Amino acid sequence: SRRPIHRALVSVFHKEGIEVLAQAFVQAGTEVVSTGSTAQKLAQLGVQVTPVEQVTGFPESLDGRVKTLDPHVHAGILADMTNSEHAQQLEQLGIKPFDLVVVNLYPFADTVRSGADEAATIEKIDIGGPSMVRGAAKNSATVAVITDPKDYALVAERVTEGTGFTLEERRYLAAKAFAHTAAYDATITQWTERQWQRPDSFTLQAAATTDAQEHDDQAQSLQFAQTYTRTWDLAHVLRYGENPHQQAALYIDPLHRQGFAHAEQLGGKPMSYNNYVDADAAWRAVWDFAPSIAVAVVKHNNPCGLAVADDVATAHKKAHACDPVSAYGGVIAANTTVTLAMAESVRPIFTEVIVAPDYEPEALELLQTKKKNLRILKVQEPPMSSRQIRQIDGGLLVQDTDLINALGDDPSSWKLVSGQPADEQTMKDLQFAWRAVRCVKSNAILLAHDQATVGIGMGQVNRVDSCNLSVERANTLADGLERARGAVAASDAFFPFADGPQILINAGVKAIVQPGGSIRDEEVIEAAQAAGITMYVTGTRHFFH
Ligand code: 93A
Repeated sequence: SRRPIHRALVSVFHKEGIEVLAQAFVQAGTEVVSTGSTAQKLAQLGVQVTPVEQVTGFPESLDGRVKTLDPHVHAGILADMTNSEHAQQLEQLGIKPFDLVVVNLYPFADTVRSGADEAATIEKIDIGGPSMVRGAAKNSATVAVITDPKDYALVAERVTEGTGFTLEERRYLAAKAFAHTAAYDATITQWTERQWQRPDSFTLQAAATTDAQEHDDQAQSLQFAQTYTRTWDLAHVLRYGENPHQQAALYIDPLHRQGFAHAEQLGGKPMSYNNYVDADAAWRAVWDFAPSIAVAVVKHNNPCGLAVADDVATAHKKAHACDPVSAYGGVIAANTTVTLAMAESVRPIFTEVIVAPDYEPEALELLQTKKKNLRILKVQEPPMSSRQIRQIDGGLLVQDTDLINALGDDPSSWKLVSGQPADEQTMKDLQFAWRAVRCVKSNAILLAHDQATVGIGMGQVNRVDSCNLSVERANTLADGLERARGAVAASDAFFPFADGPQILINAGVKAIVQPGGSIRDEEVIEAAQAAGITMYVTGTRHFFH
């Protein structure tokens, strides 16, 4: 099944590594057909090249858009030489078959990343290259296709030896080539979807829609196509995954090198899988409070402290004070420049990662020199993913990212269902608690005082346990201070029974904000009224699983 390589077609954008191929072609006396600058380069390296124009009888034209798109080329690629009729036809047409196709596509993603304008970007959509690659891959029965410069050395060996590739090898190369062109096209799709919006003429008119159409329209607006065809570049292999026996890697957006995954690391050990998960959660949490200055301390994807203050050092102190026990080995995020004062208060605390938009030079120096293991991340832009993807067995779940932008997130829409309207300070704390509870894993009960969390109950399978946990944390982690008393509480979803709020009431919580909507709302509200505490319902919930 081996097919010696007598005739090759070479068209590569990046010429790196081509020397080894050229040398092999010279040595084996391979006939080489090539395009413009590839032909020039090969000729310089001593290869006897036939310019592709000589094969097509047609000049390279339209700014290079038409070089190899010609039946003289494609018949030579697509003729299955194990099929005698193909061989015969080719001979009648006076066309010689290719045994090898080597292509390196126009660098589309690099061009987008370089900030090139639309016209220049479009020019870097390779058409002839993928056509040759796909043709050769389809015809793996007789042609070997190379798209990865890492494979040049192996090709060179097979050319010089005069053996060529086996069918099995050609099929492997074909599969690799199809994956390559698929990813290439997906990257183009990703760009067009950001660049060109769906025109109104393609939007279904609401009045005329059937249920099915509406559903279809919704699916389109979620841009499932983008989700499914999205390509990612391997950034680096991680030491391991969630546990040491799990392999793991970080993949990044090929077109836009922005966002948390592209964080600049200014110090410390390499980021681990868990570091990425936790720091991303912390990063998202603090931006829920912008433009206020906020700091979050996160462990295992849950906050163990969150606070807002007029300066970042105070915000950190308040966040840390919520649960100093759990903060050990945590991740810290700030949504503003880390000051020397904050760096000094972080210094004595064992911390895995710190992430912020920037660092004062003295703050950075202190962290770099005094905390050698601390991973210091700089991310300049706020989180921007508007969509979340989660894998399930055999499929993917896609949803909009939960932001504090729902109708019921605006306190002016909250409904007072018990007690006196909150005074200004209490209202500020209720708003803070409502924002903060968004990033706590369900079931979430969050106690806050003075723009800081003081007790967080998270990740329980019933709301009563979360209530108990929040109170226990508030009252045991602060040297005998009963921090639940006089605090406000937020619940990420409605209370199904009055038992949960009763725990909060008994602990002395003065006001509660919750979505409402339980069939036992009345009982819940009655409990609040009986205790004379303030309760608001938002009509919006913030589950986070
Ligand atoms: O503009 S194209 O889509 N039209 C073509 O017919 C064509 N043929 C090869 N681009 C085309 N190519 C690409 O040109 C190859 O994929 C390769 O990236 C590049 C090599 O051109 P040169 O040898 O002139 O540098």
